[in-house]
Amino acid sequence: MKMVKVITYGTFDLFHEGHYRLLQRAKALGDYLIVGVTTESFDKARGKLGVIDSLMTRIENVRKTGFADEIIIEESVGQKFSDIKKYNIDIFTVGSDWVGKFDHLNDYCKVVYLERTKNISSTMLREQKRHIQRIGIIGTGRIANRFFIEARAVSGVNVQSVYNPHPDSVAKFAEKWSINAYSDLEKFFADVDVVYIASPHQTHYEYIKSALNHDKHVLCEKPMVLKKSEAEEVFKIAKDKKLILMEGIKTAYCPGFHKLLGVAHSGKIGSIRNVEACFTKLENPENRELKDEKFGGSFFELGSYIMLPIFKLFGENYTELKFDTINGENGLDIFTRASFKFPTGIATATCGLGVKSEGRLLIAGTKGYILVTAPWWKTTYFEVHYENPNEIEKYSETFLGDGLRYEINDFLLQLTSPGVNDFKLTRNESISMAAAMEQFFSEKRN
Ligand code: C2G
Repeated sequence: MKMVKVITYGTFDLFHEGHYRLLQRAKALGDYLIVGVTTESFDKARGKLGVIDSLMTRIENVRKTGFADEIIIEESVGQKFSDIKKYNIDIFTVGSDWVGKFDHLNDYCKVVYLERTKNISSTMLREQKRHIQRIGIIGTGRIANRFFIEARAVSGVNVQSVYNPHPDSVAKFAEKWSINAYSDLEKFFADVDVVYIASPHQTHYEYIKSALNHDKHVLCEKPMVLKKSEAEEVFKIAKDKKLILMEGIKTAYCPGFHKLLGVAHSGKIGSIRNVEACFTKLENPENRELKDEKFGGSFFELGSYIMLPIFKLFGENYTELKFDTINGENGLDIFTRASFKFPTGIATATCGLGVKSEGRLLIAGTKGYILVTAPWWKTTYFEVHYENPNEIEKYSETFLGDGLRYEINDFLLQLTSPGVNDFKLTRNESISMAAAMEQFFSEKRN
């Protein structure tokens, strides 16, 4: 009888029972198991962040399980296909967090997705004195789906559970991603270490307080809260309880945006005097963003993004803020312009859900200007221009996946080394953004 050969791949960082169970079941699929362990450079290229263990340690941990008949290293994108041919593979397998992703390999061998292990962080990790952060998601909308996919690209976290007060929606989401479903908040908190809040804006405040009071660190989608006093209050609770509370504005954590801030502050364009940031997205009129007459509209949805570069470049202490809006039939703003004055310059932030414009960021200084082409909020490319139109400096940087992975990785870094990178989005910046949201609400919604 022909020997059935199985192959699987992974990083196997901070080796845990999810990895162990995967290899155990992979071995049981056939007679001979080959395990491909990713190299550091391949992980870098495919955008896997935060890998801690060395390649040697990761290989050794796979070897110790006794399930692998052969261990190889995976170092490039096209390697899976060539390995299947080279080793005469019958079955390719990987965890169900990758469902659909490797279907194309079905042309060359059988593809089996093994159910991922939901619950991590038991005996095996305690023995290693290491910790995988168990993440729980509050909310089951589009962003929650993107979060799951991006969290796969960050080592040291396991998206373990999801909460939504409606049992049907939560069950559907949980089944899709093989995670635990809860519509009881107490039970949900008991199952996780950290919470990612991706529920409707107006519910953030209560969920943040509740999570912090259950001693959970919190990463909250923007806009974190809609009132200055609420922002101050939740940051104070977090500080008193020595917990991390971070607002998730993904641009703030992406590498290209950091490069941009560095160049803008380098003196190349002199002193910064004007910033114009624009972000528009034509939204389906049936979606919550254009339906929710109290908390929908373009500024609540996109205002955090467009205020970010302005506060990063001028500081968060504006002296004046004025809003002009174009409203749709239901009174919600489909286009908003926020005009700021600062002691050293002026800025305009525009956003739209029902009006389309060029999504660019322009930073004007006394010696030149920086143009970040659309979509600047996923900063990958920008140019520095001077009086002489032929003198242009060009900069580029990678932006992987949906970009949320940078935010998740920075959040994780905050947990292990508090204070190391909280300059990327400071408490005061988040508080000032909440103050601007509050002003918008009182002027334009009441
Ligand atoms: N896994 C699992 N349960 C978890 C976590 C991971 O079953 N809770 C599985 C993954 O689906 C994968 C294997 O364990 O099959 C290794 O996971 P990682 O080390 O995270 O590697 P990954 O990034 O998934 O590598 O070429 C690389 C592979 O495509 C996937």
